Amino acid sequence: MAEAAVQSISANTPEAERELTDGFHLLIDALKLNGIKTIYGVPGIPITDFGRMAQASGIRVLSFRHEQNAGYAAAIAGFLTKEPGVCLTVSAPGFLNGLTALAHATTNCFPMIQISGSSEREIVDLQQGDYEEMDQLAIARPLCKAAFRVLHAQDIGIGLARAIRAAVSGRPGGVYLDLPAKLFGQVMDAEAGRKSLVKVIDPVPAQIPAPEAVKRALDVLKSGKRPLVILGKGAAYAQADGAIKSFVEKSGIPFLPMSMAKGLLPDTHPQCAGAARSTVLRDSDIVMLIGARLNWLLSHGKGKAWGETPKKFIQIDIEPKEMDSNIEIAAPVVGDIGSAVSALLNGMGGNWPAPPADWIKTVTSKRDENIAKMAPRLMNNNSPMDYHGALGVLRTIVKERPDAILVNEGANALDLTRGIIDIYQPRKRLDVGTWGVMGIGMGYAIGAAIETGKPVLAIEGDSAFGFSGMEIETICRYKLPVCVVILNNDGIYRGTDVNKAGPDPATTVFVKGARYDKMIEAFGGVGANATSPDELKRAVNAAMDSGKPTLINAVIDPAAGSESGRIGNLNPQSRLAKKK
Ligand code: ADP
Ligand code: TZD
Ligand code: MG
Repeated sequence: MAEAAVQSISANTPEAERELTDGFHLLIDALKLNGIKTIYGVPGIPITDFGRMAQASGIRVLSFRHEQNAGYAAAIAGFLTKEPGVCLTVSAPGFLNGLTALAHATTNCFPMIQISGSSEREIVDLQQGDYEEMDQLAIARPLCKAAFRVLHAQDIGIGLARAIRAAVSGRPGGVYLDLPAKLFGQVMDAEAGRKSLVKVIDPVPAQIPAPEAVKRALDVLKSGKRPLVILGKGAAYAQADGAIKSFVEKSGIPFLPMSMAKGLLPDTHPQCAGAARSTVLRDSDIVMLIGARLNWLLSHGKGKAWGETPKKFIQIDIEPKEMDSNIEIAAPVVGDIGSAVSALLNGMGGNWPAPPADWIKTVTSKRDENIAKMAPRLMNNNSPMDYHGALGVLRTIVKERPDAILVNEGANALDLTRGIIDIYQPRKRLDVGTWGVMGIGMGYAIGAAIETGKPVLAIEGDSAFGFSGMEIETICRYKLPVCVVILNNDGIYRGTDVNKAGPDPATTVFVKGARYDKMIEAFGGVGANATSPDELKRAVNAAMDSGKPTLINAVIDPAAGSESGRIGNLNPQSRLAKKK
């Protein structure tokens, strides 16, 4: 009704009386038209007013202390919602700060859009030294899935539509959208502006695999004497939880969850082979990958970890180029996981044969043996704590609060948490991902709390925390239900290194006995120091009950960790030693 009224006015009224709009409002309207409700960013020229206007229009605009953390929040928002997380940055330095997160999103196949203000094209292209001058589009392009620049207000609608579609369709990834300062102030007729906006229809179209590919996959799967299913974070992303659970259970095949796929089926599920990882990789004969790449995290599908048993791989992935990336894939199934798994389920019919009993027995007895071996270590009440004592109590807390989201980074703090803490629901474990990047912690915690409304428990190495630690102010400012536990062993891997060559400390150690809990008190949050598992348990439970921003400094024996956690074999020194 109102729209019709405006239309008739704009058609017949003289220029001076026409309703006008501008770049600021067109972008806001375009975002809202496409259901984008949240922006993560840092303000400054030329986007300060845009942030204000977006907030005034009802979009939630979360203001961070560093763009990288805003970017990580947007990246994880993409993973959790299947909609692009939006990060807003200022030109050159802000843009570059955000770019690490955009590249991270692309590497991890998370949909994200970094929208950055930029300097004037005319000046940048002549390299005349504009304020924060940089050819941002050219720099972003190789680091993301797609990059676009909008020069005219009437193209904002189509520009954002392209960005959204590029981010979420096919293999998701990061998209860069460059908006020069001048664009925001460009004025145009409001009616023409409204017409220029584009609502993206069916942004994530179903991609149904070919029936032959499904049949081939089922034939290969059936031929296995020792089959294995590996679930990757693509499977968690796909939000096809019910179909995946039905498929795994109907097949009766042991499954191995990759880190962020933990909880898709509970880690305590009878078919979970998480605690028998080496055995299933080594001895399986048919391996079905669902949304997991054969990259370094799976030893590229070959070598010692995969043993002598000849293997055939089945791979479900939306990206055709992923097939045969490291080794031959006997049965590629190209399509989206929801459609592919449903097609497989249909094809299995009513009486799918259970895998051979001796294989199931091998896997379950190995798993039970490993779990039993670990159990007593998790119950120690040593002070100072070792990782196992601390993680033993955190494990119980997560079991009692399966709804909470676990964020996790560090080296020992990462690897041991991943191995020890069971996850019970999909998309509840968020971590360093494909790059093993430090710094995702507080951005992920904020993004997860905002997007899901659930409480967050962030288990952080003391080094890892340092990469995003200032965002505890952001957590306090927005009063988010985030409890940060720092497993503080005085440094990177261990706090015991000594530099014998001079007075400087060793490169891997920090100030001894640092009290990170004092940091959050500066911003009105709750700080606690825990020197034993009992103290840790009390402090974390209090934090999770209260929902108040909390930081717990968990004092870990500086000698407890090992170099590079579980991936010490990737250090050049140890590779060198192996060759010798
Ligand atoms: P992990 O690190 O858990 O092993 P990866 O990030 O290596 O997982 O792999 C995720 C894979 O999932 C990527 O190859 C990506 O193309 C794929 N993927 C993401 N979303 C979907 C989807 N909806 N359908 C099919 N494949 C998907
Ligand atoms: N910089 C970035 C961005 N990512 C990285 N992965 C590293 C540096 C190297 N690195 C690791 O791979 S783990 C780690 C660094 C610096 C920190 C390990 O120390 P921590 O954990 O305190 O977080 P533990 O418990 O002491 O092992
Ligand atoms: Mg440490």
